[in-house]
Amino acid sequence: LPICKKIEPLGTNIFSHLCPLLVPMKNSIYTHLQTTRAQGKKSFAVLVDPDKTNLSQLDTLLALGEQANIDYWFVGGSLVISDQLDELVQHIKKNSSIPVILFPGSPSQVTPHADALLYLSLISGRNPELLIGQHVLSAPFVKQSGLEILSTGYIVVDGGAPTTVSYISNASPIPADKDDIALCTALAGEMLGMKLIYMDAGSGAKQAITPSMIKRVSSQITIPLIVGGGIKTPEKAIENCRAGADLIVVGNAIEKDSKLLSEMSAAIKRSEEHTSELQSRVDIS
Ligand code: 1GP
Repeated sequence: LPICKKIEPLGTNIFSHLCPLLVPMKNSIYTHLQTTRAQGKKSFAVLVDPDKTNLSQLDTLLALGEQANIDYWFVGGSLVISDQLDELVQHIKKNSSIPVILFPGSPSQVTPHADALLYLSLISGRNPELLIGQHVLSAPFVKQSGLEILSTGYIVVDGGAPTTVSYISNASPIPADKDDIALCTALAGEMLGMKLIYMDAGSGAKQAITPSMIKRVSSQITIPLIVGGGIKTPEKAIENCRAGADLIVVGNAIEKDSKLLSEMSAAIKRSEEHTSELQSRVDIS
């Protein structure tokens, strides 16, 4: 595994290299996500796939992200072939003030240069490697990285076409109309102690997750809900926010048309007006 290179030198006792007291636990991104959820505010993350981005395209994207004041850069993908992840993350950190959260498809996509890591457990699947196996192998490096660790219950939902995540994970997605399965999975994730739930229809999904499923899950969990996969229009982003998503992730649609970045960002902020209107109606009644 590539990860083994990164934790060298291990010596004979790996624990002597972990020095947990020297690695401060960060919590700022999670605190922010919890606070914004409590306030009914919505966040927007743009997914940067290292395989599809070269550094010159990246500069344009970074400028658009700064202008639109997006909340996070997500970096990763189910299958990252190129070896430019470290360089790409360092470039983003140097040229953008927006926090970088790793969204890794495998332990080899962990770099200490980011701000936080979605420590994903694929709880919708039954592949033990993606539930816990790869976490065990990468734990020493993850611990040493100094990244803010965001344990995330990752739920893949059928988006109408086989996606890279469903193929690579060798796990069936939850059928798009089975809201109750998604709900029970999310509840189990929360009760197991996960800090976030990420419902993903997969990158480039034909259909995004339905508002009905988002609403069912969001209304019953108390931790922040991330929703992504196949969101192609600002209207869809608004619909998902109003259904209860706290953080919307968009990758493909912005890769195809970078103008969408500012439109999506504005739409997601606009959706808050509706949410706070509903909130004040609930407060009054
Ligand atoms: C995929 O949720 C992300 O894991 C984003 O999906 O690329 O379809 O926007 P898209």
